[in-house]
Amino acid sequence: MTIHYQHHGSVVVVTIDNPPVNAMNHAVRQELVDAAARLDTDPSVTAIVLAGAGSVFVGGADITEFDRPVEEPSLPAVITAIETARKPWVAAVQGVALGGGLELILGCHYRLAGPQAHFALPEVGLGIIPGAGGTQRLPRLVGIEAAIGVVAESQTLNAHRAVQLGLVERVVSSNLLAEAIAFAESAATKPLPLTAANRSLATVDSAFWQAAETRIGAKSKGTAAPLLALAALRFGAEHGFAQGITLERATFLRLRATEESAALRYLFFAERAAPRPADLKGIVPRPITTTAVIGGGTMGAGIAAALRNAGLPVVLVERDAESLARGVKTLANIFDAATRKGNLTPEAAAARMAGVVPAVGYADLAVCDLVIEAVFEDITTKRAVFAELAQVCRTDAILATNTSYLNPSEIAAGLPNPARFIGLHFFSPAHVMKLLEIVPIPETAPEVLAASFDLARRLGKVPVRSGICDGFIGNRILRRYRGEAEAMLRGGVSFVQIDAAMRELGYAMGPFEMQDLAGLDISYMMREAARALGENVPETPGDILVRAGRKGQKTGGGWYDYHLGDRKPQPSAETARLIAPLLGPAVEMQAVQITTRLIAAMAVEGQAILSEGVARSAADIDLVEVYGYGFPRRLGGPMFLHGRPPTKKIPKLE
Ligand code: 3H9
Repeated sequence: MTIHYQHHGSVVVVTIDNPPVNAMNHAVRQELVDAAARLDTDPSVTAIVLAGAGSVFVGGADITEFDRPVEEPSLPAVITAIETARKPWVAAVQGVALGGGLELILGCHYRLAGPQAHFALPEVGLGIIPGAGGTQRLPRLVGIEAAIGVVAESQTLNAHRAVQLGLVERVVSSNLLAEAIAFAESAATKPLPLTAANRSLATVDSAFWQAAETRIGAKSKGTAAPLLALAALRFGAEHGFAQGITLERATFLRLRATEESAALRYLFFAERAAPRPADLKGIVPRPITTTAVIGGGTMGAGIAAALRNAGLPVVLVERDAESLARGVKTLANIFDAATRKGNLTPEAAAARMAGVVPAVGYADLAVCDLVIEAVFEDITTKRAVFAELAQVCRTDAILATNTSYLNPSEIAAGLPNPARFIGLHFFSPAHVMKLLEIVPIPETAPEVLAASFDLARRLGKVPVRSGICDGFIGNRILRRYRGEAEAMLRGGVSFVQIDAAMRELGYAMGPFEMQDLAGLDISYMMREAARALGENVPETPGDILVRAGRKGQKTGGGWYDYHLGDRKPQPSAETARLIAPLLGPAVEMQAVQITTRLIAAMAVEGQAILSEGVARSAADIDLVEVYGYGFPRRLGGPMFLHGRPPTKKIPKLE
């Protein structure tokens, strides 16, 4: 049974009890429809209280059912059964009411909320729009403007805001259920109120809709759902509830069947699985309450900011006073920027800085539970750091390297207690980017690995475990991606066209623009180092550009030219002339051919990574691409896309 009944005199409390989040699956819907019919005709019952068991009221429709056809009774049928009941239904919302959970209470006659209650319609994040009246009933309760924020812009309402807007009758600070029962008893003595469906809606002019469309269109990153959610709202406002709800349902069902929604649902479950690897179940993470970062460069300061944002005290270590002052300034700049953007109050920014202990040398590290090394990417330098850390840190302190290419096992070689050693690969800027690659060495203790996953959760990062290989998961795929782009370029496809195709797909920039941003010189130096060791590394167009002084944006030119103070890439006649000798005759390629080929290359590398056991799952690889490398969310990831039937691989924007 997913529904419980409790009789309190003539009031029945109907509790949805479907752990973990009371999702409205088929069984819940069936039992609620039956309950609505039965309670309506039961003469001993005068009113109903609808509650959710546990800390979540209802987390929405059961998303796992979305891969199958809708099974009746549908959620709209449940809500209609409640809304048209002859006895009052009072929702008692103690926790979050999301998606179908919010739509369910919009069908009730009254709503009370506990102080922890929150209300949202996260459907557009799943590539769909609300499908059970959210776009039609909500505006009739809270007004069009507030409804647009919730329906199309993913805004959440807390309990007090919900009262202000008229969604909820009142907030009950203690004993919600008892209050709701008393409320229901009293409601039973009065005529039923006008239901949300029957309320009128103040009209707004077309300029208002136009402005909302422009704002939401600009934010929707090529996904179809936000604008379609707005369109459903508008249609219902202009044509009335009955027509509005028909359009809403049709749009919901259409979107539910799209590849875009399948991709976003896939990521939803991948994101939830990532922080909880099955092999760490039951392992108690080694506690982390004090931390240190070695190196105050861009990466070290970013990591320190991420730790401070999570409330962890940080010792920031540099080798001399001058470098330390620079590191502290970089860190302060991060919090200043957050303050300027309004994301942090000046007091909070000061408190973040107050939790930083700047230090020259390692004397202050004896107290730390976790030390993260973020120094220059050079094995000798890193090994020297860890040799010193091994002298001063506690034997149970976790020692982590933020290397992106070096082998963590080689960095840790010869260290005492290698069980406490691990790779934690942050992405720059580390206080912003959500990906954290966690790279254990064979000796890493399970509780150190568990502590790293726990740290990721506290930092609000998406953790992905990677085995050891050149570049780990992300940079290894990046190399393959760039290699394929370069192969196309050599084959005669214009790099400007390649960049444009990837941007059109949803990347913020194409592979050549990305190199200009990051600088062409680092990979040039790596190729030169390999050549110096006698490896056969053929000359690349990038080598020619670097030798000509074109290292990217920082030198005013790389693949593209850049005007002073402007990051907009401009076509470069000089680049064309320089690289011409390495290119084949010009070839025209359609954007879809370019993107298909590049994504296929990533997926082939991903498959190799998977079969070598470097990644635990295809979904982990996709999380790396989406959270670390800007792969468009709406496409799920290269592994997701590559596994789809050919006709479905690159969905068109609607
Ligand atoms: C919708 O409602 C459409 C409507 O318009 C109806 C149209 C007809 N379904 O996040 P957690 C699982 S669309 C199935 O770690 P928390 C989740 O996978 C829906 N499963 O917990 C995980 O499973 P596992 C709109 C779900 O406490 C477990 O529950 N609703 C669903 O950190 C715990 O999840 C949403 O988009 C679901 N709806 O956070 C809300 N939700 O243990 C999505 C969760 O096997 N949910 N699971 O890994 C959330 O935002 C969070 O889960 C919530 C709890 C805040 C509820």
